[in-house]
Amino acid sequence: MQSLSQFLTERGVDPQLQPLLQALAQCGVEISQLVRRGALAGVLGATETENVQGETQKKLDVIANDLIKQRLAAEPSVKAMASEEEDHTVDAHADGHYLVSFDPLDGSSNIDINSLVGTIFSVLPASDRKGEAAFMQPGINQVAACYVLYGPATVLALTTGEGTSLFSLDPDTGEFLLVEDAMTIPAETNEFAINASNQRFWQPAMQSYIADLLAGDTGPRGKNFNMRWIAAMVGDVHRVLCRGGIFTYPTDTKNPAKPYKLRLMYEANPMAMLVEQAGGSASTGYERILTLQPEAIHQRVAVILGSRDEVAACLGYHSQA
Ligand code: FDP
Repeated sequence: MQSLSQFLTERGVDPQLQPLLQALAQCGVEISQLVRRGALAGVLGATETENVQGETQKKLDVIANDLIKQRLAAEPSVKAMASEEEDHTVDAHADGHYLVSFDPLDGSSNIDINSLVGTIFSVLPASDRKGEAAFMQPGINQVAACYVLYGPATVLALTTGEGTSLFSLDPDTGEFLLVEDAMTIPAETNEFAINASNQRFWQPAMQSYIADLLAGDTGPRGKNFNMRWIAAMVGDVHRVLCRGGIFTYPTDTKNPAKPYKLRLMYEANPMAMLVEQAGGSASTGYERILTLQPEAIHQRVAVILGSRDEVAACLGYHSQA
């Protein structure tokens, strides 16, 4: 089986990018060891601090964030970092070629119930701009996107803009080995993922779309749909990459000050790139996610992604509205 390092070399990935991608994978290996030891490693439970977004930080959020920051600070190609758990961008090497945004532990509310969590990375080219301004590039500029999912097996999904590939961690050697190249999301699906408890807060377009899915073969869609919700974007997107589906965290009015849930820079953009590179689509309902011009590192957006035809069907409800 091909190791990640062999894969990067054989694919001719930019030699400057290769050590950075290896460093991201290594972060995944180390976080996976902590996740696997759980309570035995003393990493479960909450801290007494909140992040910049007002969310209580879990111990593992903080540990994973510190681990990634430390490892990337040692990587000469990294110019600066942006993390869900950091108020501001963090500078690394002034002559570095890349900017890395990350969600150290996506799905934090799953940590204490021994359910799926993961780490998401987005890599942008560095520019002459400084601080937060340097990161204000649309997702189409990403040179790589990847996530590591800490499930029964630890897997890493990676794109450098030439398809999406899946690697599985060999726990005996600590190496990621290629298990699926050129992942392909089926264009059609009968599976959807949404937090249905927010139903009364959705816009009319999303209300009608989901109502028609629920009506199954008695409704206008003429077929039955199944629902899955892992409550960690990384787990839901992984399912979509493996067998298709539509995943959405739409606009809602639950908290008028916060109409969107997911973060553009380190959740929506990298996942949109991975999904598009596997033949799927990713939209806000009105615009392609990857062409959005960011305005802040912790900016939030609506997300509708997955199987191409199903995303198109959902967008049809939005354009009619
Ligand atoms: P979490 O806050 O647990 O880290 O990133 C946000 C996220 O997880 C997503 O992974 C997940 O899809 C969503 O929030 C779940 O939030 P709700 O339970 O509020 O729907």
